Amino acid sequence: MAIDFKAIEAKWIPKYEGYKAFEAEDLDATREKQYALVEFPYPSGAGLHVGHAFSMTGTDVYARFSRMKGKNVLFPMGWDSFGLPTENFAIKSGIKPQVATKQNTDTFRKQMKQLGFSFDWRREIDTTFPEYYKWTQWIFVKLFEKGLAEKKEMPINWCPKDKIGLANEEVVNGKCERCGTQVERRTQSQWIVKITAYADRLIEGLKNTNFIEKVKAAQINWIDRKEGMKVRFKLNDEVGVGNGDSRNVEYVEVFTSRPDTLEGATFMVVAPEHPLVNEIATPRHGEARNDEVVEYVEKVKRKSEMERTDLAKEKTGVFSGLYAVNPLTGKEIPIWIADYVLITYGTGAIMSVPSHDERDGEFAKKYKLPIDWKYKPDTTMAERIEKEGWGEKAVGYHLRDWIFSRQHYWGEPIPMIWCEKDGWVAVPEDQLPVRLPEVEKYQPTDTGESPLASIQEWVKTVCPRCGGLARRETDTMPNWAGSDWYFLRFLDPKNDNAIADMEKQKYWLPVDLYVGGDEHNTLHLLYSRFIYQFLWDLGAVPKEYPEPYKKRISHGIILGPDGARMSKSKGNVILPDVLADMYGADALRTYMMFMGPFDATMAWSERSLMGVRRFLNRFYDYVEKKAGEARDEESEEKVKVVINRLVKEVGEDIVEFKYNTAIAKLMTAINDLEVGGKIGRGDLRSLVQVLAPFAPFVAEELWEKLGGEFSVHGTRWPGYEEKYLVTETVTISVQVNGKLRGTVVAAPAAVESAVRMEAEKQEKIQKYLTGGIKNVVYIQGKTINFVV
Ligand code: ANZ
Repeated sequence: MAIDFKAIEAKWIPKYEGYKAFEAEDLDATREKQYALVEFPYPSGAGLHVGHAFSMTGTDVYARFSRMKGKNVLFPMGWDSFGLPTENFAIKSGIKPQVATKQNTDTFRKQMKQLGFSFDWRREIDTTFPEYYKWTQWIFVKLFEKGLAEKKEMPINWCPKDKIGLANEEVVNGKCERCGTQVERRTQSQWIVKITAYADRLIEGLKNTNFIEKVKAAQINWIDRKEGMKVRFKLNDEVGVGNGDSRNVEYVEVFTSRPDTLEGATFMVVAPEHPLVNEIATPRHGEARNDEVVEYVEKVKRKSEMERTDLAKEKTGVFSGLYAVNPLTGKEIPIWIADYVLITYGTGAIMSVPSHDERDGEFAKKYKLPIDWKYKPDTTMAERIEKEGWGEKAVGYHLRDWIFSRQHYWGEPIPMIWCEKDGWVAVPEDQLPVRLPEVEKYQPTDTGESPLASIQEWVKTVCPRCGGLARRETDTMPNWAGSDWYFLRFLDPKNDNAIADMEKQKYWLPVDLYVGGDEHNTLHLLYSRFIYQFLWDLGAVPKEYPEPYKKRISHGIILGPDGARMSKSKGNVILPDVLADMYGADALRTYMMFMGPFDATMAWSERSLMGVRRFLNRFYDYVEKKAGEARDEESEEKVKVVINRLVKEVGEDIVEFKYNTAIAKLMTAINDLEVGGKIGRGDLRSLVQVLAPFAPFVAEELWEKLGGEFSVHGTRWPGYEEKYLVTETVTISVQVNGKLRGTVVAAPAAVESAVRMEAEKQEKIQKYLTGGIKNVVYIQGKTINFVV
């Protein structure tokens, strides 16, 4: 009979409301704690997508298993609800983002319950709730107080369609990650959070984690620490400026990772945004305006960083009109302005060594600049540079400071006040949260100002320091702000006096398992480690734990049935709630975990899903049938071997996230059991328990049929007996009246009756037994002696 999945789900889902075993118990010293975290979703209007369903099922299996192993499991869920899609939806539909968010999270929660995720719903959080973002703002105030947040003019990546500044990480091949529009460069006054101050620690701290290698590598490569030197090149005033005019720029300082090539530096290049360029372009003493430079700089400023550093793109540049002196050779070298040098890296200026650096070589060829082919790199040069006082050791990072402003409505207001007299002043702690006011229009403005700027009564405020008239910051925070500390809030979601109570933090931290996507290895994961390290410095998180996450693993990616990435335009999107409705949540869950290794890229297959569904039906039928037959008697030997091995191996597979092989073993077990053999009630129960993490509803229903009390998910994972696990065989000698007459191959645990039966089957032994057997002496696994 086919399982009525819908009916089973409808029967059990309400029973899990407020079910104790899914609730993590704070400070329970009697059990080992287990904090299992899966990235919380952005609740879009489209509902849960298959990627969510996959990663959450994977973490749910782990959480359920850990509970059955007796651990106190914290498995929470919440909503990362600020962000552009909801804002865009509000612009189009006129529906308030608050209202849309409520609708979306209601849908997500319902779908998650339908899919059987065993979250502790008492701890649900929403980043858009003032009780939550009060602490997101508090962290910002602390960053500001410690000098790690400041507002400054920054060249930013600008998406002209979304009208939003983008972090470098959000620009993919020069295009906006969200909408695919070509990104432009713009200069805008922005809040910057100095993550670069933590660059070394973000690398070092990885030693205290058990992240999978590719995640560690992604972070290290992203930070990209380079040891090198800063070297100063004196400006050659006479030639460069003429008339011996005094300039505020005396030196151009470069960052180089190759001080050994100093002799080969035949020209210099500065970024178009370099302060020196401003000096040239802005005439002060009656010089002619350098139009060529001004035009060039304007043109380059519109290009994205990605375009500028693309090796395939042709480099462009312009001569600055200035010269500097190579401190080693004493030669005068021209200073160029070029797009391939970035203001955000090193010092924004380089010494060009066209004979050794490919980019410099290309540039020199194009503009016919001098190249020294004769000199040889000199490894003693670094020492010499220091001794002569030309420069010193320095470290460069590719990691950039974090642009923390958005000129958008749907985000956390940045809790800062601008006072003409006092400058930027943080909103005092006791006035947090700064609530996001309701507005009429959500449309960002072309001027780059947030819609909040138009609410005069909100903007106008008083300076907390001098009491004078002041203005609120109208920028809001980027979408990573609410997610960079959310794992702490689950520990104590209602606390109004702290991010989370220190005792609770000490109990639950660090996160034991964090499951998420590779796309977050460099963004969210790095930001949240940084914020945690910052909170650690403040003493706001436990001193014992310098890192927030112990283990991080990546979940796999599910492609459409056509093997392509799922996308609406391709029409290959699989909707988990629709499939759960059609085939049953358990069939969907078990199929997803069976598709392949948990971190693989896999194509969707409805046929395989049907296959898994058939397996669940067979499993159900088997248990139901045997439940009627089996009372309390013991299972027979071969059945015991099947069950004991299954218990052991599935348990081992789950802790290694080898869900696909665990399910394959469940399938094999059912095949073996269906062949026949008596199974006792205890073993039937074990069988159901082993299925429970994967197919929680079916397992619950069968548990009930076996007379188990609600709920199977509150039971302990069954034990197993070693003696049934041995897979090798032994050769047992068969004697008749003490004389060796043959052998039998059997399991070491084989019982007398089984060995006797095997022996009696053999013709060459049979002929000695014709006289009738008086007695049998069996030494387990060794000999069997027939006395005739
Ligand atoms: C001289 C030199 C000779 C360099 C040589 C390299 C090779 P990476 O690329 O990570 O090794 N550089 C420094 N600041 C830059 C900026 N703002 N924009 C673009 N390029 C910049 O970084 C270090 C090297 O990148 C530096 O060392 C500098 O070129 C260049 F055979 O100096 B080198």
